[in-house]
Amino acid sequence: MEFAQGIIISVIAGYYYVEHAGKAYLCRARGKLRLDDLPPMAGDMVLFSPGPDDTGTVEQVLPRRNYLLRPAVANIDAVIIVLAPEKPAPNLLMADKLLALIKSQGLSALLCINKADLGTQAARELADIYKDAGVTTVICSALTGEGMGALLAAIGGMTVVLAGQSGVGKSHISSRIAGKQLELPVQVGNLSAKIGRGKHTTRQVSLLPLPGGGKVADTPGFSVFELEMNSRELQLYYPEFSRSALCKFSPCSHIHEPECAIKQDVEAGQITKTRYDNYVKIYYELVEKEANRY
Ligand SMILES: Nc1nc2c(ncn2[C@@H]2O[C@H](COP(=O)(O)OP(=O)(O)OP(=O)(O)O)[C@@H](O)[C@H]2O)c(=O)[nH]1
Ligand SMILES: [Mg+2]
Ligand SMILES: [Zn+2]
Repeated sequence: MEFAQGIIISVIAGYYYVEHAGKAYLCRARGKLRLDDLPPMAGDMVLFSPGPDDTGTVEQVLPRRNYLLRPAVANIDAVIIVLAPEKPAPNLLMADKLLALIKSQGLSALLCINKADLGTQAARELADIYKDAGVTTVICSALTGEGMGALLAAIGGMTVVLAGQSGVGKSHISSRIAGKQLELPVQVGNLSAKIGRGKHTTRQVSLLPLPGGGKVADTPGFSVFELEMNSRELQLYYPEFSRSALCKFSPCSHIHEPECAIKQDVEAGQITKTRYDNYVKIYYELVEKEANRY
């Protein structure tokens, strides 16, 4: 039998929506299908056998270029961290952890400061905190449409994942920038075929096509995730720490060592205090985790 190649655009309750040649197929997986010890996930390229009425069976998951867990999404180029100046109040500690995670995975990071309509000044101040953090920043409003063109331009043809706290506007942004959503096959049981576009909290990942050729994955966010890295590694993901070669000690954690160039930069206002303070918090969280491991 001939298999077709497609991409999983959403996983709902054990069903896989597979896109192939501009059409979506509602698929089950053949047996306990796993790759890298994980079940199929959104973004996976798969071989499937199409059946009647736009149904099908996923036969094989093709090798993944990369993937993230919680939310599970594969083969991505960049993660967009969405923040809002208020409603909800920005959780910068989480944004900084996400940024480190993204960089440690070798992915690009974009920062999207949404809800600019609630306060332009506050949005600019947020953007300013990240000006040297090695992240492209776009200020926008999914409500007014401001900045959506700039966001699309920054995405280019990439496959991107929206991340960030619940309520920052991830689903509204993806609705704004995505092209026409595929007609999804008939619902099965009480499955809701309306994915990713509701007013309500998003419960699963869904991949939508972008006019520029890329794709955007709306997600339930990254509210629960553990940063898995060595405490010493953390500083590698801070482009702001560019003068670390000038520290007296090597390695230097840039926390308690004397004659530390990074601490001097913080005092001189060269490095954003918020970014540095969160670095210290994350560093100690990682140290504590290492201590508990033994
Ligand atoms: N003022 C304003 N409100 C917005 C904007 N974007 C989204 N909202 C509102 O913010 C609320 C949450 O938006 P969602 O898009 O559902 O947020 P989300 O990040 O997808 O939330 P979860 O799915 O729970 O993670 C909704 O009431 C939106 O109307 C914006 O640019 N400006
Ligand atoms: Mg949502
Ligand atoms: Zn130092």
